Amino acid sequence: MPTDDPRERIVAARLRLRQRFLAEMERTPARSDPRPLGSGPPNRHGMPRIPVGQTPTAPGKWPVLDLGHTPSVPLEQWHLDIAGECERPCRLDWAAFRALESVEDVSDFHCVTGWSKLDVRWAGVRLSTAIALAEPTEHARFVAFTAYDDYTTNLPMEEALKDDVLLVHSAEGAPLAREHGGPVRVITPQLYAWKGAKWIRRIELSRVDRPGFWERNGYSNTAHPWRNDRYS
Ligand SMILES: Nc1nc2c(c(=O)[nH]1)N[C@H]1C(S)=C(S)[C@@H](COP(=O)(O)O)O[C@H]1N2
Ligand SMILES: [Mo]
Repeated sequence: MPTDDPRERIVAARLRLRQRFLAEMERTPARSDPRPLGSGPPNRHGMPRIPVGQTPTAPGKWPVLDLGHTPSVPLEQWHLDIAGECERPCRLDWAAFRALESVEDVSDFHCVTGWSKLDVRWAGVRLSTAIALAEPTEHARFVAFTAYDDYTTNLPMEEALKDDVLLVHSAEGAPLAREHGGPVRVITPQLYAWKGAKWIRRIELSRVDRPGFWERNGYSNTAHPWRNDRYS
């Protein structure tokens, strides 16, 4: 169905890629992992340097992928809410966010559409630091993310708390560019990049899993690049 809505166009294009992928997996079953939830190597410590089906971006290149709307959030108006299953729900403004311990890390960025940006130098606050601040209750098992463009995604707590999952404010030594999710975005180096919300606005802890935008539109809920775990 032809449409002028960029979101609908992007979803339709992505679903065509999904069809292509599923057909490819039928033709060459050896490329698919029969146990996408199995115990494959979780990250780059194991050999192949890049997951199956991924191509590295040219040095210095970083494609922009989103739903076609780039929110503009001035720092004075920016805030991040942490809410849900926690003792101390909070709203961080820019000063409060930047007062949290910031770390640097180098990790890879895998987009499900087939490109990977390797060895990105990030700086940001560990998501685990921000979640700890809100004091999750024992019932908090999942995390739901909402962005300033109303994008949503979700993680189980055990993925969210990994040390390399960051609330990024800088990349390659410069403040995170707006088109890449500035002022602050999430990165999930061990999962496909759609699990990391650009322009993060709200982090909600919950007892139940709440599939986000792409998880409801044909992408895998688990999203492990090393297991070729792309689509549902
Ligand atoms: N808020 C928001 N976050 C998002 C998206 C989006 O549309 N909106 N797209 C996701 C997808 S599919 C990818 S691959 C990465 C792309 O990040 P980049 O544009 O910085 O390369 O952001 C993810 N986070
Ligand atoms: Mo993506």
